[in-house]
Amino acid sequence: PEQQYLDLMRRIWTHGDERVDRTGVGTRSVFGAQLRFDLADGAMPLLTTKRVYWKTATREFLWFLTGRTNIRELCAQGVEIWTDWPLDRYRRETGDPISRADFSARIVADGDFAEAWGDLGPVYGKQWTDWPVYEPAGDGLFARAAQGVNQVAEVVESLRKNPGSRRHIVEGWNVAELGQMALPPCHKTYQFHVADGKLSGLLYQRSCDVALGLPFNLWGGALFIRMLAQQCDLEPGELVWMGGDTHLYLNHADLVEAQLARTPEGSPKLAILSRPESIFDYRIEDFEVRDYAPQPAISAPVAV
Ligand code: THF
Repeated sequence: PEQQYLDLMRRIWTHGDERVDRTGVGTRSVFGAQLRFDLADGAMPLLTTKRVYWKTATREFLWFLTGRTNIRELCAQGVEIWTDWPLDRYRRETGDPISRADFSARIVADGDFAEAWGDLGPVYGKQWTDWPVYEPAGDGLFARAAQGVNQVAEVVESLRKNPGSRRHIVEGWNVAELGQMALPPCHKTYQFHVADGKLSGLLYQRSCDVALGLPFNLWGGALFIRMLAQQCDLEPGELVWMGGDTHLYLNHADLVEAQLARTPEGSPKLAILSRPESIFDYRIEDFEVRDYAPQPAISAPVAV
């Protein structure tokens, strides 16, 4: 299964269209791609041709489910994958050339600072668990309801009560709020599907950083299926991943060459050690990866 990822990487690197992107780094990209992974017997799309920090990816995913959008909770756990965006804004707006490590430490130590500089706006977690609802407030005016739509809770309900539905969707692309987000969602739509007692999921990503982001996004998509399946007494089916602008950054050349020279080894598995009360009650300790002996990590710069 991992070979699909490597084939996609090779195809983009050799045949992708080269262009300058929003970040100014430059990419090679293809438009429209699909990968499929069978999740039976604990199998997960966890790459073995480089070490993927699945605990970091899991902490990020659990943070989405909390509905929070401030990087403070991530930084406090040593997860720095979102730090560069607030850091970039802070440096631009204050002229302070603070290091990333100092910025992250200050976000953790100082709650007021975190509130001022650590929030990403209404990104994934907010839209997933509290998509805004507006109610008539008289005189033709509308007011924001205290509680928005918890799409994740609703999908759990719909999977239990109406598994055959074609509307099991969690959507991040809130058109009206895109302007307030540090970054509009990349993995924007999750759809779930039940057939034959098996829960499959489709993840549609409008824009995909194949070298750095995709290994995390595949893990997240598969984790979502595994958690929902456990909560809804279903067996895990397949993860279907679909990419829109699917690209490699030109400054990831060393990573690409190194990874394409490697061969996948082994089949890592995820065990979920307990069954929490709800999908919102999982903790990092509930997850254990077995049979994972990856080849060494390959570091590369993230485009901001
Ligand atoms: N922007 C870009 N350019 N790429 C992305 O992958 C990306 N994301 C999120 C939002 N914007 C993005 C952020 N997610 C890493 C992994 C995921 C990220 C951002 C960065 C990363 O640097 N991974 C390294 C180090 C991991 C670590 O620090 O533990 C790696 O080797 O995997 C995609 O959703």
